Amino acid sequence: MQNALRKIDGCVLSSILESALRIRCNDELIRESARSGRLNIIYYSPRGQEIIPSAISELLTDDDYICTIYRGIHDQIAKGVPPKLIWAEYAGRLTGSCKGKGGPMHITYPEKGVMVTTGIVGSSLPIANGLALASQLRGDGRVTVAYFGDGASNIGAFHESLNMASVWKLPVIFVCQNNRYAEHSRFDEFTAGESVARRGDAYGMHAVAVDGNDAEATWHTARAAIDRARSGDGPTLIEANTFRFEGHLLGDDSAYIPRQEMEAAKAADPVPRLRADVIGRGILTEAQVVELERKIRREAEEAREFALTSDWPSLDELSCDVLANSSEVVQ
Ligand SMILES: Cc1ncc(C[n+]2csc(CCOP(=O)(O)OP(=O)(O)O)c2C)c(N)n1
Repeated sequence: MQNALRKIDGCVLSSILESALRIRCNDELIRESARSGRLNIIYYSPRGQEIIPSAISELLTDDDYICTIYRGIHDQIAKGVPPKLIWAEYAGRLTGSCKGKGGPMHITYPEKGVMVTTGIVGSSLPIANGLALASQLRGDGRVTVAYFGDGASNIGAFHESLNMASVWKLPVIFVCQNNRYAEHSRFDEFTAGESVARRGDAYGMHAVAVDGNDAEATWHTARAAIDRARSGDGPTLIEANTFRFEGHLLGDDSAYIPRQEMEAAKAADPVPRLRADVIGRGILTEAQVVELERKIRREAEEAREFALTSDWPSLDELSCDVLANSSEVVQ
């Protein structure tokens, strides 16, 4: 892509940075809180993957939908879920986004289009197809983004979903966050072929691989996909290449990742890279970014305090909001 075409507005870039800093800060405070015993949870850190949803969400409205997975706090924060509702949900409190009934693996917040967070690998794709089909039938112009990992690209639901979305030209964007490992397994040891993106060819779908740690490239790629979906031209598969800096889940020491590979990935940490870029281009000053980081840290600490001092749900809550009343279901 030529340089002139690669330019994006400074406000957009600083907004992507703010989102990435917010994700990184909350993630670090969650890990710290879990290690110190203040928060007792299973947690899947997205550290290293911050740029992907931060860039994509810049192009989505609150009405657009996302479906994501257990490693999804970055997707949820980028889409606008207030961190205090996520913290409270993690802590199992009544003030959480699902009144404490979902827990860390099930953050849902329709107000910002976060429709499902699922622990079943690959299941974000067919659910996204359902939402996209509803948008197509209603003609409401919404797009749906399905986030999933590289491991999910070998699940049957991935192939069925790509096929159906392509045949029906659904307004859906499949975003594989390829962080190179599925639990303890290396991508090239469990995946035939070198790329997830090329699998889109088999389904006659627009498909592209992008450096998911490059904010501008990811934004441009997402913009083309979202424009295509909104104008009725159907789905896109995006393979956003990245790396996760933490273990599969909290407590996993990543011993299966060669040290050099991890060190190289951390040396190319996308968040300080974007931070330096934003300052280097004169979009924000160092002092403004430091102030932003302080504000984000304060917000995250307040979110933790809010969560840990909130009430627990009562037993009555267990059966509340679980099933829709059929007479209230919109036909
Ligand atoms: C259908 C299904 N099979 C297996 C599992 C167990 N499992 C949990 S996480 C995981 C790895 C998934 O890796 P990937 O899709 O690359 O996502 P990442 O964790 O790297 O973000 C597996 C196999 C599961 N939750 N669901």
